[in-house]
Amino acid sequence: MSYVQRVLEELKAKNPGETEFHQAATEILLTLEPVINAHPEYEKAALLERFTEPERVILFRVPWVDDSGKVRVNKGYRVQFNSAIGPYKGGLRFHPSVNLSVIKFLGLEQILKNSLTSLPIGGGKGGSDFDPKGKSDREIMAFCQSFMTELYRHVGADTDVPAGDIGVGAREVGYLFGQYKRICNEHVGVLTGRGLSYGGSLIRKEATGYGLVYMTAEAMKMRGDNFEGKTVLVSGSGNVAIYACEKAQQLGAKVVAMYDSNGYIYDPNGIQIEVIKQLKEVERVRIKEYATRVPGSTYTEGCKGIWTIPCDVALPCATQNEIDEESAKYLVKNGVKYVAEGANMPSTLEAIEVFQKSSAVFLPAKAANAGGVATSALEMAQSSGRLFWSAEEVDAKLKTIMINIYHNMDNAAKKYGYEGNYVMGANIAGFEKVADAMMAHGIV
Ligand code: NDP
Ligand code: 2IT
Repeated sequence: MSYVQRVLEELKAKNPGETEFHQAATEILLTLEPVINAHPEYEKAALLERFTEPERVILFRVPWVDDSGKVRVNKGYRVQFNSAIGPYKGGLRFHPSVNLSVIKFLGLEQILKNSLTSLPIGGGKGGSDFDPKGKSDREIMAFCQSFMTELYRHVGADTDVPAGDIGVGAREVGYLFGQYKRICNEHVGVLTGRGLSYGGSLIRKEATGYGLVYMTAEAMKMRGDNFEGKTVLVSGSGNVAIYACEKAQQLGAKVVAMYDSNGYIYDPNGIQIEVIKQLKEVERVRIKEYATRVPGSTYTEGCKGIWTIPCDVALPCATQNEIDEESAKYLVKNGVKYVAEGANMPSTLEAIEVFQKSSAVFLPAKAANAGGVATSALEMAQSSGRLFWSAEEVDAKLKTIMINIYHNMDNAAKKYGYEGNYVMGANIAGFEKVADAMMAHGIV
């Protein structure tokens, strides 16, 4: 058994039942064989054993009072996975499906993603099984204040810098920041995705979706292709999905479908993104409302059917494992040319195999959605420097970062003889820098 396979087997045995963590670790570790074989010193230093074991896992109780006066208790998590190349950095997810396995898979992905940005940020992730859906603003505030009342002692502008993820957007970051500032008496860059009036960065809100499209556009450009006239599917209708849709349409594509966790809308005339913003960012209602407001569009209950709609480009931007083998086969059968992952781990291992055996270009999450955390690092830089960059400046830096990530992963794949395999390219390019830093630090 190879070193990589042994570490993977031990990881599964030592972390029983953590299926999402096993899935992410399998995808990553198996692609690292060529690098590991080229560096026998890594095994002596137990580098992979250390790389896959979080530096610190924080689990805590989050008590809060709902609007009826009832005391509620949720679980809080922060996994400080790897700080070899910078302070822990990564989002907070509030969703009922959150558990330790989900946070660890996200944290492991985040280490390599953050390395790919070329900026000095380590990997971390956190969140809660709290469900923000249907909660009043006061309940959201009460929860966020309680969450930060424990988290504050573990984070800091040079230690660990959380941000948003599913269920955590500008409103939640505002409440979390307010409570941190109140407890610590410090107005510092301890969170990113902050509002513009208190240290946030222009373009951070748009960054993940825009970055996803910038990288896809670069992959197209290298093939003499572009977004003009392309039919696009975008899953989800949250932060990442909205700005992926907006940028794809700005580049001349037609996005014909989007969903939320209840069902999908199909609009053959092209999604009116301003309507989606109104429904999701302002009114916080279900996507089915779109069909009642936009003539010619339809709503279908259930999500999976979206992948049976013929398209040139698929941009999964909702959640993990939203594309299974069957859905991947539909996409390929219908002639999809590009699949770029806006969400984290949206494709199952079987689905990835289907895409990689097809002629479609597959851009994996940790590269394709890195624009969000990269712009978070730009927000950190502005906070530290007490600066405020224009939207044009931030957008230009974001675009350059995404283009560079594309070529770095393309080159890494070529270097080891796997041209066009961007899963290998992204994992290897991200890992090389982290491994180098960990070796330099000795056994820690
Ligand atoms: P949001 O909470 O803004 O939006 C999430 C969207 O996905 C909603 O439309 C939601 O529907 C849908 N969704 C969530 N869970 C499910 C599910 N089980 N089945 C179907 N649909 C679901 O989150 P973001 O847009 O921020 O995040 C989306 C993805 O992108 C996540 O995987 C996240 O980790 C990843 N990501 C986010 C970044 C960021 O900067 N925000 C950066 C990089 C990656 P509903 O409202 O009905 O729940
Ligand atoms: O998955 C991700 O990269 C994010 N949710 C963004 C993290 C961040 O720190 O901006």
